[in-house]
Amino acid sequence: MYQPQVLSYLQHVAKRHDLYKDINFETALTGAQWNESSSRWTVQTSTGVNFTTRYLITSLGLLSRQNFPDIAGIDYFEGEKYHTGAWPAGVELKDKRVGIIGNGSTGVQVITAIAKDVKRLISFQRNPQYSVPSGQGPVSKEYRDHINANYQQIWKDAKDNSAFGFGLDESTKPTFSVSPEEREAIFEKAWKKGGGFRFMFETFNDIAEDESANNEAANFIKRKIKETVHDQEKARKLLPTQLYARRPLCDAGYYEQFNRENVDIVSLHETPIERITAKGVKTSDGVEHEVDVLIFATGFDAVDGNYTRLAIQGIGGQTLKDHWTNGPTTYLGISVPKFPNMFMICGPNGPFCNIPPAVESHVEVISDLIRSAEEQGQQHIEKPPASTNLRHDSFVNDAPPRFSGTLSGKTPVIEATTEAEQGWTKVCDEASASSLFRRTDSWIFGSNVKGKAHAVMFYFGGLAAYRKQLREIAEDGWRGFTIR
Ligand code: NA7
Repeated sequence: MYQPQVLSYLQHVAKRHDLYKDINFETALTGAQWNESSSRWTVQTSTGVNFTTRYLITSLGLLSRQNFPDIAGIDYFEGEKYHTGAWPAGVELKDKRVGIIGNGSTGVQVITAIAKDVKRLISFQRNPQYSVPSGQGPVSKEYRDHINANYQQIWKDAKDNSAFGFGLDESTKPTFSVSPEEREAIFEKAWKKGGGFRFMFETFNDIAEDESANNEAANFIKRKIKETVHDQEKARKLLPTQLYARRPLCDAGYYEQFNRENVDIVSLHETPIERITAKGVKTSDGVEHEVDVLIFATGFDAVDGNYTRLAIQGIGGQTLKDHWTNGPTTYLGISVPKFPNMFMICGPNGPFCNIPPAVESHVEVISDLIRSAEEQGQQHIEKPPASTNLRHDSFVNDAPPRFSGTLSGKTPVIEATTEAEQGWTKVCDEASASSLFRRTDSWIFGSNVKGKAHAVMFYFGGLAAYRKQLREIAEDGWRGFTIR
């Protein structure tokens, strides 16, 4: 429903900032190699055009490599088959029988969007999820005026005074610091207001950390599911059994859809899929669920998936896949030892938060790092000292950070040290040690894809704390990086 609006906003931004001239569409990166003697990256693309660059900055996406489940017979299905991560324009589902495998963020939204139009909808559900109302709707003039009047401050607070960067009022109150009645009232208020992250983090501060607190929030949502879904057999299947500790979901009426006669649910815990047939999905109870369309809302090989499928080769020809055999490791989510002058936007072990401010933080810090190295290199050759004023959108506002190393005057070669990478991996491990998210299987810890190691993929210490560390590292002469 909102995709056209989001797309049109992105097109507006690209036009307004004259970005189209710098973008090659329909061009995939297929490989890249670091050349030590020239200090350059050679980059191959799907169009056959190669590039040579001083810096390779990747923004391959946390959630873009589709995960197709390993289900027998998947290729024999004779109807239409779609993955939600590659949805073609113009798909017509009206009056068709549709099966949907997966009920994460995407599955929940797809089911909500299509249920009223299709002839029959079957949700093939493995783990039931907790979802709360999204609260999405038209924005009032007052709200819009408030945002416009306070834009800079709201953005600054989101980035430097919050853990999740959503601009919501993160709670500092523990669940059991209030009476049961007050607790219920706080959950009810959040339920009415809407928003998944809001429900989990604006109500109380310990839902993602403390199991008893988590149970309180989980039980509230379960009560709502039972109240909403009339058919108690469907409600039973929809009731989550695990902790409320995955990406918090929200929807525009998901549970309500199961009150429609045409919408049904198959619990894959009770009757697992045996195979996909030419006509549909056969479950272990012998039933063949015939459908015209199969939708795979089965998520992504997230975070490192897009990096490990490509031959990005650093010093000595080693690939990122080789480097990450025990799970992805980086320094600050942006840099990897032996991959000099390569910087990742939202690479593994970046902050777990709203993505746009994380992207901005990475763009700012990478820009400052390169600019700082280049300015120092220029000074070293012939130029007068660089200006002490960095651009207004610079990551470090006060004084330009300086590398602690010395430069030869060539293109700088910037590389994270192994010690810095190990140190950051430890920081990320410790920051998520008490998180209940670590105890559920999901893409957030890399455990949604068969054969992929359960690994720490994010820094869970919050966006503000992450940015504070970036600042300190920069002010400390870009500690953890070498430059030659
Ligand atoms: P998710 O959140 O990874 O959800 C994938 C769903 O697919 C989830 O319900 C999975 O069940 C299900 N799944 C995956 N493999 C299978 C197999 N083999 N059989 C049955 N069901 C399966 O992906 P989304 O696209 O919804 O969302 C990803 C992020 O994008 C989201 O967090 C937002 O940040 C945006 P499971 O729960 O693992 O039992």
